[in-house]
Amino acid sequence: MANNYSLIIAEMKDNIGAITFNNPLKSNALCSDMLNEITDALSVFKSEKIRVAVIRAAKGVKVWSAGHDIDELPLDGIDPLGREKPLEKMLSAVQNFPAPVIAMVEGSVWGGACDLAITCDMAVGTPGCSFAITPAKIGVPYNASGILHFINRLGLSHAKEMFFTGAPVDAETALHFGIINHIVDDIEIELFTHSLAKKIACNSPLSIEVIKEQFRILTNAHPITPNAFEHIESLRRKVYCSEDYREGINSFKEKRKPVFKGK
Ligand code: LCV
Repeated sequence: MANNYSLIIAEMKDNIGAITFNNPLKSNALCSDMLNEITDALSVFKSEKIRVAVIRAAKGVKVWSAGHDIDELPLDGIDPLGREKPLEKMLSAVQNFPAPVIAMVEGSVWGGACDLAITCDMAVGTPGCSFAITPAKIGVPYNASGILHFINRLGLSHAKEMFFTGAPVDAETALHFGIINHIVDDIEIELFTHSLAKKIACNSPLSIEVIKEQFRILTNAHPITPNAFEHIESLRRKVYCSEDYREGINSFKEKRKPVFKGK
């Protein structure tokens, strides 16, 4: 597969696809172009009938991904995490990809990248990996589908702890919380992940596709009333139109601690 991308490297071999982040100058921050490239690569993998996809960073990184590109968070009263946004489209592409997606994690994982890691079907991490979901640190009103990803993967109390503290959890805690399936040493993690992928790729792709789709339907089966949906959206709008939201973003850009006033 010719790599037609600039912010990722996409490869395919023996029914296994691999997407490697390639945005080192911004610690693999998920900018719109990079997110769209990931989504596009997954659609190429789908047309090539890839049976497992691995999403990873370059070997030995300190930061797997710094999460959503904060410079791209809108300050004009637009929902930063609306369904039409590249991050949400990419997460949906992972969920709807007709084969398992494995996150192979080295380094620290932040914000929307943490949502990506737990939206993948499985994750493998090195002993030094860590995960943080950071909306509370920036003043971002996370969205219902993202919160549901965490409830489904971690359970309510662990998800609440991660969202409310915004603090990174280490590999052992991530294993305990269900974020990662295995902790594997840095030297072995590529081989381990590849053998996990090969095990899956030898099985029936049709059976796996329909089982994955049932997991998606059953875990997303949380019907809410139109009134509840509108209530959530009005709460979120208050936050992404707040001074605190602007303060969170501006403080990051000015490299200083935010001062949140609750308004
Ligand atoms: C833009 C960046 C970023 C970045 N965006 O290197 O989940 S939500 O709701 O919060 C969602 C909205 C979301 O995902 O928000 C983003 C959440 N991410 C974070 O909170 C992580 C922010 N970044 C950091 O804490 C540090 O950059 C880490 C710890 C990732 C790496 O620290 P390190 O000292 O190794 P720098 O901080 O120097 O980063 C290198 C360059 O990348 C930029 C950062 O501004 C710097 O740019 P300059 O060289 O121009 O100063 N960068 C890092 N993260 N998310 N830009």
